[in-house]
Amino acid sequence: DHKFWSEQPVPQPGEGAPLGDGYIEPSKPPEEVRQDPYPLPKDFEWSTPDISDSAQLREVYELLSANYVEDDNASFRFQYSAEFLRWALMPPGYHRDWHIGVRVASNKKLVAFISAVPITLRVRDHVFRASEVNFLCVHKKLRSKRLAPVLIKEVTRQCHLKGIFQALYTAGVLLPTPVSTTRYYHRCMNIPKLVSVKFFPIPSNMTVARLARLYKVPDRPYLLDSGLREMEEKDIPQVAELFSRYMRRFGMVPVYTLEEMRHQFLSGLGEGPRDKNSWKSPREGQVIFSYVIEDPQTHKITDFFSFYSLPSTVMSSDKYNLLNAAYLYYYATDVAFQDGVEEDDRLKKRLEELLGDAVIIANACNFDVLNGLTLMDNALFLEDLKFGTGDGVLNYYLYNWRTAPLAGMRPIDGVP
Ligand code: YNC
Ligand code: MG
Repeated sequence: DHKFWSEQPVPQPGEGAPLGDGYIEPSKPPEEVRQDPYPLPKDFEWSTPDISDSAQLREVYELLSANYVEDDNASFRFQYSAEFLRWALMPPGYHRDWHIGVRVASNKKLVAFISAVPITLRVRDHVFRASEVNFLCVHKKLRSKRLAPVLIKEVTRQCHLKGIFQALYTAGVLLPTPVSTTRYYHRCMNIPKLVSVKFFPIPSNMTVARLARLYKVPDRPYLLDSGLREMEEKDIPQVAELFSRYMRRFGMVPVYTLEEMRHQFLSGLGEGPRDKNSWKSPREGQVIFSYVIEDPQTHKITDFFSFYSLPSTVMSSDKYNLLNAAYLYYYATDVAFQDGVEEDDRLKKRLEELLGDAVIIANACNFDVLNGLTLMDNALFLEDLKFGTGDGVLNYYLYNWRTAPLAGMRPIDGVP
């Protein structure tokens, strides 16, 4: 049973399907929102780390590096970079008050964190302002002391103070009640390393060399001569149009302004010059990798795709400290808007070319593995591009919003 979650405005187990979509509890007028912070256990105090200050950003980075999400076997732990945290925590319109830390009162050591950033969400046919809550973390030595509910209540209060009453969040753990459950898939690329750190269990009838041959990735992107290049500032209006049109295919998506598009896909590019061949030379501190296909004749942007860098600490290997993982992010193609009887076949073929190039580029940029989830249209290409099922899941949750469960990904026709 859930002492905390049973009292929150989230769908409770056994409630059954909702009759219609909408809030669970009404928004409060500002004067009814609690004005003072929730009390912390004695010896602890609230603190709002300034993410734009590199020393304070470093503190959040250090806390998460040592205490954030691990896989079930405690072999790997997410190691979000400081650049990633800056990108994720400071989108347009972010609120400093939504970056919430807990310090030890005596020595000011940062021991817990939670964050929210503003987002506009469309869930089925409702569009609303919400917050996206992420990076909930309590130091390992302070676990199971019911600190997490205090952090969640405090971030909720801060959202309420800004007039936001809905939220989106994801977690590996099962809580009341996911709106969607997705599974991780992995496109293994650096086979010797992945076998060595036991990311990839080697089948008994296999050698590392044979496995490496099986997963060998071509050197050169397939679409390079068809207009593939890195996304640039001038592409933003066209990419935004393509993105919002493509996203109509799905039941729960972010709605981005041009400024937000720019932030999502063209900030966090790291330091250093960009040259013609930069698709194979990531820049120092590069977080987000975004590419477009520009039709060589019409100069129209017909497709785009993106992935981001999120390494993991390897906890039990003397040979390697870091797993260089990339994660598929958003993509879109105008093939989806062309009509015709074989639409799904054409879409599948195009997505295989497009995300196949994501694999090639991620490999050329020295990532060990490219991860993806079972969402969007990923069912159309994951298996054919040699992504294998992982054992992790990611549950999507909505706070104070009721809707029937959403399918994670559009199923392939004919496959249950
Ligand atoms: C979790 N991940 O069920 P009940 S994901 C939400 N998300 O409550 P205690 C969680 N709730 O069941 P600990 C949760 N994990 O009794 C646990 N809980 O009702 C619930 N791990 O609290 C749990 N980061 O403090 C239980 O547990 C209660 O000391 C127990 O702390 C938990 O960022 C945690 O996985 C996760 O750092 C902080 O284990 C700690 O174990 C830890 O005794 C490693 O807590 C890192 C980790 C979580 C990553 C994430 C999304 C968080 C979403 C939070 C919910 C947001 C709701 C919307 C708010 C805004 C509303 C508006 C408007
Ligand atoms: Mg605790």
